[in-house]
Amino acid sequence: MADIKALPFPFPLDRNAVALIVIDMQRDFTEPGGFGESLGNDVSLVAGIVPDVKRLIEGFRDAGLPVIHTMECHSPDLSDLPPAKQNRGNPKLRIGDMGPMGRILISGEPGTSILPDVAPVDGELVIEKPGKGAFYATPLGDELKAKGIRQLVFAGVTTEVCVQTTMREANDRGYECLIIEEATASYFPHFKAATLDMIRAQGGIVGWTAKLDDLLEVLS
Ligand code: TIU
Repeated sequence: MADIKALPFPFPLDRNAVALIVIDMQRDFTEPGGFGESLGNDVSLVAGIVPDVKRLIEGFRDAGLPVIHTMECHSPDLSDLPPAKQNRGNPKLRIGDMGPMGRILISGEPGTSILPDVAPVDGELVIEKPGKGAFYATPLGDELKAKGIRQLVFAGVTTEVCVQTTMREANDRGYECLIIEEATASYFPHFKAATLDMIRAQGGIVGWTAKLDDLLEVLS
């Protein structure tokens, strides 16, 4: 065990039971023409975290610790896309529509892929998920149990949607959860700030928050 400087109090890192989970660092959320922009968002804000996510991933790889990646996406026949999700709002392009990077949020399409700088390497688990949370309708829970993981370090986009949803799912399943501030982003900076605040409020009701360098110092 080694303590990482964190809020609301130090995070007791267990190298034998920790994994990094990188949420949805996909072109669809970070590049013009994808799902994020179709919802009316300025995607440049979230694309800016790529160098810090890369440093975090490399810190885990260098320490020989597991890295897990998730992708929000649906099957080409849309059988895992409920109408309540497909029809939400008034986006320019809906999930499954053809866009400049292929069909929006569909498995295997160019826009659905993870950005090259933070892409999985051989042997890393990749979870395709139809929901915002990574536990719903995926094998993630069974995979974590099989690997003996009980602590998750979080990065990715967007802080208040897929990252927070997955962190809450994990917290309820008994995982100790730590989110790295510089390695997550929202299209709305005040939503990111509020999410970090609510995670660490009430004695860490959802988990812990930490700075990237404070984690990397303990990992190295
Ligand atoms: N729209 C938004 O902020 N996020 C998503 O739809 N998905 C993820 O957060 N990955």
